[in-house]
Amino acid sequence: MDRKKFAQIKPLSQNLQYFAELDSTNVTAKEFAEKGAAEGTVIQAGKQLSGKGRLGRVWESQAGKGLWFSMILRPTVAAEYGAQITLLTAVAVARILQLLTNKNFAIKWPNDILLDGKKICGILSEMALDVEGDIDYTIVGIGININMSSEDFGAQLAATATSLYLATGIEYEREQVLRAFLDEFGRLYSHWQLHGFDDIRRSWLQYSCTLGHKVVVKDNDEEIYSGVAEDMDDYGSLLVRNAAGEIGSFDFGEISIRSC
Ligand code: BT5
Repeated sequence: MDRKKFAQIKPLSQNLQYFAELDSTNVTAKEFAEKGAAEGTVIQAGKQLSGKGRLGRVWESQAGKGLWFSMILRPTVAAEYGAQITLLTAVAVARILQLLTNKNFAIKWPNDILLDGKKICGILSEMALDVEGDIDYTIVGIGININMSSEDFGAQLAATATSLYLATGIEYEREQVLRAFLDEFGRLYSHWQLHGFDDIRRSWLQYSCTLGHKVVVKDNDEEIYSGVAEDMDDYGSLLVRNAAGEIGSFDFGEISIRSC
């Protein structure tokens, strides 16, 4: 154990700031981070007017039914490991949802949490580097569907999305889920900074519904590679073997999977 490193890593404090309505908690968290907000600041909104997914997509975030929040993190790891934060966040979400509901959740690389093949949570991580190329801050935005009924989702999302309520028939307190998540995330985040990615990777692999499946890798909606997802490497990149037997490594973009 590196004692100096151990001394530098403090438990993640939880400074929660709640807003009834925001455009996007990621955007507000970014503004806070730029003004120097401390690591552990959490921006939560009751409702988002323009909740963001990746690549400019929309995240439906209606009032009162879901958990929409963003954490400001200032990790001490090198920027090349920064993408691992999304994977460790996915593990923390899957663990606490499993604990609360006793259902089996799956992670689809890199950022979707699924229940019975439907999306219950999405994660949007955005990293800002300083002039030296180190991580200045990372915003991790998380949306978890808590108490939506099928009507709340509307025709399009009803086919692809689910909520804790739909899965269990139980209405959950959003704050209870948030507190459970922040506690679990804090533990994993300290572990990651002290001991690296190994344990998180192992845990991620247990939840993965991606490995062993045929995947199509897309960059900005354009297909760039296809094959079978074989493994995740030590950086968190997905390794995909194509028909010619070559391995491609992907730490960006999006994968689409036929069965998950
Ligand atoms: C994501 O994008 O899954 C990342 C979503 C992150 C949302 C959080 S909420 C708090 C924070 N503040 C923000 O502004 N964002 C973050 P992506 O993989 O691109 O998936 C987007 C797609 O998911 C959409 O195109 C829809 O198909 C679907 N979708 C939208 N809203 C959904 C919902 N509430 N539940 C399930 N699926 C949804």
